[in-house]
Amino acid sequence: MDKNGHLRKWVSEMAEMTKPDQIVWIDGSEEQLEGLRAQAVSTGEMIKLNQDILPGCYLHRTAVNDVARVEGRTFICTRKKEDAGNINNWIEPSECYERLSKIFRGSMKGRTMYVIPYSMSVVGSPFAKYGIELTDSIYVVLNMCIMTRVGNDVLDAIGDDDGFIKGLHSKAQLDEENRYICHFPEDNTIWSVNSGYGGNVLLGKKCFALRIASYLGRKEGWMAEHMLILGVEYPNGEIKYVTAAFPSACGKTNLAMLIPPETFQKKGYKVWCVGDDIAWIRIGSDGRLWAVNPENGFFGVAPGTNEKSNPNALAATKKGTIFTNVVHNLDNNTVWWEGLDKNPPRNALNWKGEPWDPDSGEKGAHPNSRFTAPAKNCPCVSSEFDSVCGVPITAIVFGGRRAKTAPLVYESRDWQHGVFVGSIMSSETTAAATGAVGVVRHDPMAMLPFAGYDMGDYFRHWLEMGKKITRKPKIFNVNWFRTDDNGQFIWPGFGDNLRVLLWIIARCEGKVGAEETPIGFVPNPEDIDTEGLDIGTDVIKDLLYVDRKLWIDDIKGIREFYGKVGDRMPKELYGELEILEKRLSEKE
Ligand code: OXD
Ligand code: MN
Repeated sequence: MDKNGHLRKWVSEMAEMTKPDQIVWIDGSEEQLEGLRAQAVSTGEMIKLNQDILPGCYLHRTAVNDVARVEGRTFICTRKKEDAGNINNWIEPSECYERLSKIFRGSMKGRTMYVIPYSMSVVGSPFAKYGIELTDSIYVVLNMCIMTRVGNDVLDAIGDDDGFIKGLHSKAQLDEENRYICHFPEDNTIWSVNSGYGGNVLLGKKCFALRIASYLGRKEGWMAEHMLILGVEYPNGEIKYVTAAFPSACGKTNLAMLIPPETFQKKGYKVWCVGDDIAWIRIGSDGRLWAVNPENGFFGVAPGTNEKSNPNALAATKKGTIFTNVVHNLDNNTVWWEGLDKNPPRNALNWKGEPWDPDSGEKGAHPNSRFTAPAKNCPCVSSEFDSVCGVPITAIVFGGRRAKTAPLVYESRDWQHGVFVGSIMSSETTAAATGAVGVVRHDPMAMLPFAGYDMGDYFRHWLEMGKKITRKPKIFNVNWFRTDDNGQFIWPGFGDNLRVLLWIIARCEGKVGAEETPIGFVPNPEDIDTEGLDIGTDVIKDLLYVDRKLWIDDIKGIREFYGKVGDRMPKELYGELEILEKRLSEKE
């Protein structure tokens, strides 16, 4: 039991409301976790997989109505509606507490309440922020112990302070109608009820490290972003770090763990993964941006992960991993998902736990099925992963999934234009959130579902940060997903994306020229290194082509989106939109 009076009082108030049979404090010890795993196996909450092939690995199935983030039921509860903004759903805080208290009341009866003290980023580091999650789910406890740093040292670091993030989660009845993911940024509080799906219930991740942290970052002068962080190592041993924001399930994990094409490997290029989903970014005393990954594991999308697309992620899942909603291979008690290999198991259960015939045409794994794997398992994890000051950022990359419009890569003219480029990002939706898949939607900086305050204020914060960063990274946009007339991807992607990263870094170092277009600078085609690639300069030219007509078509949608953001939309970005429109209509 902890000595912190605020913490004790809050835990007992929450227990008073939710009425658990007992309260267990998680110390993060292997002994305690092993006991919880055994208990979860005995109740069927988890299945212990073949320990010879997958040591320390388990399979979990969520309820069939609970497989993705529920953006429609996610709320930012600021006292003033305008502080949550037009993009976020809002409920007045006292009304929300009251409404949810009714749902939480008695929800843990017959269950145990686990108290999880966790740190986002290395305990004691200048970036570190602490949280306590109360939950009635062992699955949540075990996932949090992979995804964050959990243990008594967190309680020591919190000390007597009451500034920790207070997270309350109960599966309750998993009732969709009463599912709520609510954030109270002004109270450092998160309440999540009636879900058991990762993104809704691992409160350190989206809820804290993005929504609450983005709010704190604005207040305190730093940034919490939906970004991977990777380091490109050059043959001379120098490493340059890049952050990149892509919407959910658009390949952040794959890019973060990229394996260079063979010709580059032979020359000595390597890529190191610092993070695959979230970056916390501060201005260092040297005037540069420095970033850490506040997480400690990967909550990756399983389908499509294979030996070719991402061997590093696959290797990371070989021990100590929890799989969620994938296929259970009954022959050898292992797991499978679409795109793992061409040999789906014949004697298997699908993600719902039903007998599954791979020839039925039905998917065996849920498209948003996941693995929760410790970062330390990843063969390309950066030696700076635990660095307390983070890594210095050379370039910021935005990107989306667009079949046409956006070229393979372009560079913004300056910071303000770069913020504009991030603000007009749009992408086709994926299975990571409930709702239609494949619909183009605006997703600025990939933060649409994750900014914990007004989106206009969020853009303003980016602009203000730019004024304070004396050694600014350059800002780029990429699109790996351009398709030809047959709907086939033109760019090979995966490891070959390194070729684009190298151009980006060369631009940052002033080593290579570019062509100015209405949208920004695009590479001279011959500057994208295609050695060992079966793609000619003409294809690269196509990939880089800026189709003015398509861009002009996009302007209307951008204006509509800006209008939706509302009054706090910075006028500087409207100014950039006008410049873009004007340049697009000028003669070529
Ligand atoms: C994720 C997401 O799980 O963005 O990372 O949905
Ligand atoms: Mn994400």
